[in-house]
Amino acid sequence: MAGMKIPPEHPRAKSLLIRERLVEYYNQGVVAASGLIAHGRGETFDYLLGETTTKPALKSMESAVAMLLTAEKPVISVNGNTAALVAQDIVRLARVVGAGIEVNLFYRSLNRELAIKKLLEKAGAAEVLGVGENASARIPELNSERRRVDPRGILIADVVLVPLEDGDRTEALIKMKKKVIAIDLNPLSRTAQAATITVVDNIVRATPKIVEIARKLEKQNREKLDKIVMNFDNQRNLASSIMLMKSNLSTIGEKGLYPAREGGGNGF
Ligand code: PTJ
Repeated sequence: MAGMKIPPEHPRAKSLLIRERLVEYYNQGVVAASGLIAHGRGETFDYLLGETTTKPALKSMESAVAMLLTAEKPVISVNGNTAALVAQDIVRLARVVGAGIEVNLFYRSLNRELAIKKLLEKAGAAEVLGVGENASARIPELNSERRRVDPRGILIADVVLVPLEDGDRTEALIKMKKKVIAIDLNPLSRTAQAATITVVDNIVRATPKIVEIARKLEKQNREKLDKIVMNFDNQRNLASSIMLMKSNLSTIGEKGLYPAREGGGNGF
């Protein structure tokens, strides 16, 4: 229940606080009801990852940053969950890589668009694209409300960052010859599989880390950044994340989920 006190010593306090934040923003009209369900699905995969940022995730983040820094017109697409959980880091990232910020919702309503815009502006965004009449362009071959985009933003972007997504739009953007960077805890999702670069990590951990990497890489020359992008293989990286989950599951099978309580520890 939103507003309930989470005891800080609760072993799942961090995770419960994130849930509480989502419920709060659901009540404020930022998060869609389905956003709460989507978060639960994400949590399952996060459990299998060990709720930590893995080496393959770090590699994909570096490549994502290099791609954003070398893009001509990068745009960060923001939905309800992203705005509720990481609005400030999205604004920071947009600033470092010179990206536009656009609201793009699966469950679009003017009230939600405005609530998300307000949240992003409160976090420091100077301009928020894709709100109301500004979402006047259409992504071809896409039937969901996500097809509505800003002609100054996603429509003309060469690189689109889509934290937390459903698969159809990623596929449609790729068909439009755009590069798509996804952040998705589920390495098996259509988004994860179709994206150019997939960061398999929780947006709560990934977004600040991506900002940190961007601040380091922004001073690098174009040649070095291009090389980072070229040397990245998304299918291989996704396979590494899946193998990590598989190996974590085997460890759990052998040692149990909470060996920490008996003096062991597997990071869960
Ligand atoms: O705000 P809207 O209207 O655009 O709606 C947003 C949702 C999330 C409801 C919509 O995009 C949706 O239905 O998404 P899906 O198809 O449920 O996909 C969400 C994906 O995000 C799933 O693969 C989840 O595993 C993943 N996910 C959930 N929470 C996180 C996450 N990935 C990274 N970090 C998270 N915190």
